Amino acid sequence: MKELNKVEFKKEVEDYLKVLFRKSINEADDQQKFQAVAYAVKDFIVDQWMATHRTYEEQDVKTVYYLSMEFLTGRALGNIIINLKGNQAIKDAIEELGMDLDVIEDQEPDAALGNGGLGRLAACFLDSLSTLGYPAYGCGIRYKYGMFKQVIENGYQLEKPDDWLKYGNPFEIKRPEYAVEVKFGGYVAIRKDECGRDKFVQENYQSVRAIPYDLPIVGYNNNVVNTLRIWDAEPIDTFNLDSFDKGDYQKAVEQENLARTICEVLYPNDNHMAGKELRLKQQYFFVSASIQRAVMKYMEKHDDIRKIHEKVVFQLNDTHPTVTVAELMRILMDEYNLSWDEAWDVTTKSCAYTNHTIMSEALEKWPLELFSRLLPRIYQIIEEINRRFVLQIQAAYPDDNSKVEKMAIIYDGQVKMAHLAIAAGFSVNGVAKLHTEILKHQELKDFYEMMPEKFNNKTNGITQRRFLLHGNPLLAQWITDKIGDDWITNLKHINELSVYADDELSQKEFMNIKYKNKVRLAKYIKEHNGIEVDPRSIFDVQVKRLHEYKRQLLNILHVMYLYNKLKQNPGMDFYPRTFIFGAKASAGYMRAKSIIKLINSVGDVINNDASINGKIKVVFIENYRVSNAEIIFAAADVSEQISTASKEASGTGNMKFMLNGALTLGTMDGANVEIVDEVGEENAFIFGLSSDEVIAYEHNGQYNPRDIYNSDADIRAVLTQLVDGTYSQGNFEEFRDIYNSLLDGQGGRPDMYFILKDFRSYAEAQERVEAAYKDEKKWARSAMLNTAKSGKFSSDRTIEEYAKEIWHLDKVKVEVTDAD
Ligand code: GPV
Repeated sequence: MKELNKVEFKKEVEDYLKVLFRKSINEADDQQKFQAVAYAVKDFIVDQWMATHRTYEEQDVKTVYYLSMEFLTGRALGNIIINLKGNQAIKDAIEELGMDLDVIEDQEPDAALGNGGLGRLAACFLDSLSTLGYPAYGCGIRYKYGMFKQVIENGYQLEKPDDWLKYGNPFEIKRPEYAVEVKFGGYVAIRKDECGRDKFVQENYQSVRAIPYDLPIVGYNNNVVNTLRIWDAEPIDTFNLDSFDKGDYQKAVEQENLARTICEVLYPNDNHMAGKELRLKQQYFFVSASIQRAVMKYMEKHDDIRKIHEKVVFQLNDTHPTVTVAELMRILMDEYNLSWDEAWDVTTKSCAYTNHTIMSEALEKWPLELFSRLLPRIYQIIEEINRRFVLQIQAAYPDDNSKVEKMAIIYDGQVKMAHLAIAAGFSVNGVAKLHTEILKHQELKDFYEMMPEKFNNKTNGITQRRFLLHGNPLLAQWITDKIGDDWITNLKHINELSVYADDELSQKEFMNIKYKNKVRLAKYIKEHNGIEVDPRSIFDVQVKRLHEYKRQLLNILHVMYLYNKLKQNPGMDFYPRTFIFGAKASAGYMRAKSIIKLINSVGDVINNDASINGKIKVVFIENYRVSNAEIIFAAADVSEQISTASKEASGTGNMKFMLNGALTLGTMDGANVEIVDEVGEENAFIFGLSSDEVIAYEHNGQYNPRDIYNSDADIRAVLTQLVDGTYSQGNFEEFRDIYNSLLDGQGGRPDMYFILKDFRSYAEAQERVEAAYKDEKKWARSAMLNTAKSGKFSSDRTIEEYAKEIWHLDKVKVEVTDAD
């Protein structure tokens, strides 16, 4: 691999400042310096990027297309630099130019093209694909506005647009030569082609031009650079004189509007389907563009479209890109003249589906009226897929009519996208062992019984390069000093740290690094929140999207309970604790927004109560995102993973905390189960109902939170404080909805997420946390073992499993030659 040369690099930065901004180093501002550094880095990786694609073509490799509505990549610069192993050279070069790499990195806006776990998983997967040398494209949308910026005003969340492209994106390359047309609406007509055959053609449609932008995904120290291709929409032909001549002015304007709106903004819903027409347009837009290009690219080097599945596989990241199935069928039949059976054979060998949730409100179901109006030809194809699938169901279960009702793709006036993905995909996977078991035996039981061979598990993972090497440089260096640097590309090696767990000096070093990271976070909190926190207190952290099932409410109710105890008994033995929250709520999710307000209000009261001597602090970190997450994980002692068992498909934050030496306080849900398997129950704090218990209560309706309210005075006191103005300056209504959700549950069951049911068990687990933290050596040992036992949770392991068991890809070695 070519070495990054300090002298050359400095020259490049200075040249770019001139070319881009007509400025010298002394005149440029920090944003301009960032841009110049980014271009200089891009210059360096372009050779590898070209060499990678030359190698793919020469070796005619099989490629995975990872189709996702979300890629939450965060900042690119720092990550690219560490993957190039250019940290030292670039740091030195930048310092010699009188700049500071941290300040430069801080200028880059996060690429927040995702909501949370699902989008971040896609980003980790791309990092692993490149590092392992697997040929891959990420395919997505170039949203003009990504995930909104959260501003907290008066304790309330406000949403501000995320204008991440304001200064341009130095890493992207626009590829207009690969533009394709995507058609919406109109109707399907049957016309004769040149050979006199009947053809289905979409007529009177509106269309847009899809333009790809490519972003480099740099592998770790291996010359591999894969591509994240995100699509933008432009009007097809602004000066279409034809249509003006025909007086079709109206249509020209409509087409322009369509192009303007499609890629405007990311829908900020996590685990929730809003059912908006524009969202379906976004889905078809990027899927159609990606599949058209993939087919064209294949046909440039091959002549038999019937064998495309030998070179191409499409992975559907949840059901959002499921129209892939019908779009591929359309292209194969309408454009390449394959018969239905031939097209179906190819399609079902090239599409695979990942499920990320069992939450019913997240399941995508589109009204027939909307779907058929927007995508008439695609709808026709889905109708035929459904007709044949229903026959198959009836053949398998001749005596059971309920099967069709439960499994049909089109039913109740809706298109059910998960059913389509399962019927057409050759693989259906869940994202953690428990989740996959629940899919097989509860949510997708009927499908599993009919097609067990399709179902498999791929436990999620995270990239240690961003979340340890980049986010926690002190710990990364310490680990490398102890065991060498193999862990960077093979996290299994991190287990070699286990032998140091009982070594007192190592324990001190480990906890000293944790302390320094807590000081770093304390400084961030002071700067951003104006709150003073003590880095010697326990940093107890819950950062993730705000959702009732994730139970931030349980956490804050417990803080209120602790505060009551401390007030009643000021002399009690109490280890100082800093409760740190970070969470965005979907803009329209009112209850989630009120929980944010509650956290901030509780914080206001407690943080300003001098009588408790700062023993409890509550901090809500504004605008939680990938870039500040890196700082937060590094500084955590306790990782709150407290979802209602069965609801969190996997979780991935849990893994990032573990890697950084935090102890999990959690339910037996999602990947927490596997974390405990690896680290041992004695090194975690497990509480609460099991998933089986939750599911049983959901079926039998035997849970009544009123019983708990009536019998437990502490809980009753806390709930009463939601409606007596304690935390709302006398306003009894501020938190009434939260109170009602726990006890009345209008429009649902009361306490649907078993917060009161799990409260005592949670409080007791929290007592164990405190006791454990007081035993410094024992805690240090547990913390180190969490890091040491995190090897399984690398996304490298996950991607190896996808590549071997689903995609059947071969690894590639890339050599940069003079020709590149
Ligand atoms: I569906 N997930 C998400 O972030 N957004 C969604 O819309 C859907 C799922 C998450 C799950 O909630 C997590 O448990 C999981 O770890 C993550 O997807 C990645 O699989």
